[in-house]
Amino acid sequence: MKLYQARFASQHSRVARNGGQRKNVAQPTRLFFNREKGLAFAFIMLLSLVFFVSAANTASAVNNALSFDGTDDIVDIGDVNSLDGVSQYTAEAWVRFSVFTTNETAFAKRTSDTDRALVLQCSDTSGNVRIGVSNVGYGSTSSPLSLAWHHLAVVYNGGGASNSDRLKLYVDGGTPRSLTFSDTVPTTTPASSGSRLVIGAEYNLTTPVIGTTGVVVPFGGQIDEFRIWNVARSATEIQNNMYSQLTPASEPNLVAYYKFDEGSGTTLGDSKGSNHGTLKNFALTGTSSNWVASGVVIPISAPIDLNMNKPVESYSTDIELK
Ligand SMILES: [Ca+2]
Ligand SMILES: [Ca+2]
Ligand SMILES: [Ca+2]
Repeated sequence: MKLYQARFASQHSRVARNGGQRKNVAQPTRLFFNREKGLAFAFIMLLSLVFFVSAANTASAVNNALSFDGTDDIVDIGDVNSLDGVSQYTAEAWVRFSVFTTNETAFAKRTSDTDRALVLQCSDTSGNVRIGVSNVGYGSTSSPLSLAWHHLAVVYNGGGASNSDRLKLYVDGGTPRSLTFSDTVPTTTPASSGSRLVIGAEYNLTTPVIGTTGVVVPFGGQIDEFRIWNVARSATEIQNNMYSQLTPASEPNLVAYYKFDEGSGTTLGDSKGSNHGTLKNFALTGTSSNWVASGVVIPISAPIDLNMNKPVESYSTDIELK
């Protein structure tokens, strides 16, 4: 299912709440226009149909994200062993910072600096970020993010020859960002860690969060579509899947997959395995510190066509102007 940048997020939300069922609309099989009179009408019809097709195909869509308050909101996933003592992983998510605070952490697995398997956090207040393994393998950007949605992918391959081979950060696909490394990236992640994978903070205890205990450098903003893989994904794989929701059963190297589509409650479900997350310290009311309509992506499974006599799935471009 392809996902599109979502300026239709609010539309989708309204449709979803109203049931949003697909409708077959009985209309002439082709639309004819006088060119002088019809262009404006055609444009309006196209916009309407875009909405129609969007609505029809988001009936079953799952399109929420989580808003973190920047104070203490986290998702506590627990000890994901697939990140411990390994030489490869990929961690990716859609992330929208609402503020850049030094050390502010989108996600991490650690209890202390020495057992860190994974981190993605701000390295300054300007939008530069750093990623790292253990306490010596930090790589920092010198090209800042903006306060907008970005797809961020951390790719670790300890078998790489150089730091830049071992640890890569992709921002919105494309080529890896140039990183400045603090030291040598380890060949494996720390082996014996009981550390907890946390979304929305770097975490400094092995026990589950009670209140705000253990929450450090919390994240303010929104996150969606968080995925952990047990391999170093390629640039092409990242690019080809960043706008798509995945079918977990078809992805053997996918370890954990969080769609953030629950929309209520305190559980963030793992669509691949059993590493379900628990929301801690969220207000769960209002437009922040809560589930929100995702501003990232909108699933649309069908191409768009103006032949409205066909079922939505079979639409193809079919506009004729006279
Ligand atoms: Ca989502
Ligand atoms: Ca472990
Ligand atoms: Ca809170």
